[in-house]
Amino acid sequence: MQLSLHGKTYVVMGVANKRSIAWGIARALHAAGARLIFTYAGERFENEVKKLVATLEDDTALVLPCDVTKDEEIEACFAQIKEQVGVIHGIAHCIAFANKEHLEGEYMNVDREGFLLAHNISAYSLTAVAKAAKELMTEGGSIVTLTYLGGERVVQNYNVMGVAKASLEASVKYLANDLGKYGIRVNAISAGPIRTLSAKGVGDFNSILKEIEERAPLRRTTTQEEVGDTALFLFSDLSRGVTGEIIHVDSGYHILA
Ligand code: NDP
Ligand code: N5H
Repeated sequence: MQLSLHGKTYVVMGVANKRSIAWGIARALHAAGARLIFTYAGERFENEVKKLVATLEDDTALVLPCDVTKDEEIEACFAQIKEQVGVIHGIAHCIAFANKEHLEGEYMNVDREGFLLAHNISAYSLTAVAKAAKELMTEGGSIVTLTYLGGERVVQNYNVMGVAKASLEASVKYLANDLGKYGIRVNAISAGPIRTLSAKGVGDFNSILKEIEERAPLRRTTTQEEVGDTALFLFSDLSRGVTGEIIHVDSGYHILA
């Protein structure tokens, strides 16, 4: 069994810049010969994404807008993919958002609006996208999303995002059960802390990374490449028996008390 993805097409959602985990996944898929479609949320990062995609030197790559808070944008995005590509074989969902003021202090301080916003973008979007993508995965498929340990345990400051990741992880299991009969698998990668744009502004990210270097079984922090390679496994037939799973790519940190 090979890891070649020649002849397969994947939608990568959530590249903001070259540090994005989504970009690590895209590079792994590209190296395996896959065709890629990229989606971005707002015009804010449109040029950045287009510039990065140009470095792949693949003129079959598409770049489309898809703000996951808008049903009509999800619909239009997948309609365009259907028209231009037809069949797809997988989705990398690398999307999350919460208001900055709800990512510090006590979880309890979140308000209704902030709670719903975090859940809308970070959890519900997986279900919305899976529904839209199902129609295009006529040859079976694999959906991969990204989560963090703070969805399983209380991690300081992760707060409403932890509650949203718990919902995302439960969604992975319910979607895996719904979509298994169509040959579509749904899994999550629980990544260790990686310095990305989302992680920017997080107070004391350095000390979080230092703790991983000192205590994690592998004594090093997680890289985009490590997450990309596990995603490649989940997108390939090597993982054909795996669905509804949360795989930790975190140097083993999650096993510690
Ligand atoms: P990035 O900041 O690079 O990526 C976050 C992405 O979320 C951006 O591309 C952003 O798109 C997208 N996004 C936000 N709102 C929307 C929306 N309404 N519609 C569509 N896309 C949206 O950070 P990461 O690579 O770190 O994050 C990717 C995933 O990895 C997230 O789910 C995160 O929770 C998870 N993760 C990250 C870890 C880390 O340490 N970095 C650890 C564990 C999990 P745009 O730029 O176009 O606004
Ligand atoms: C325990 C921690 C540290 C504290 C919590 C961090 C949570 C981060 C996740 C969310 C996605 C960050 C976020 O929404 C930031 C926004 O409020 C502001 N940033 C932006 O708008 C930028 C420009 C855009 C690109 O970001 C997004 N998301 O659209 C967790 C860390 C140790 C690990 C970590 C960083 C986890 C994670 O889920 O990302």
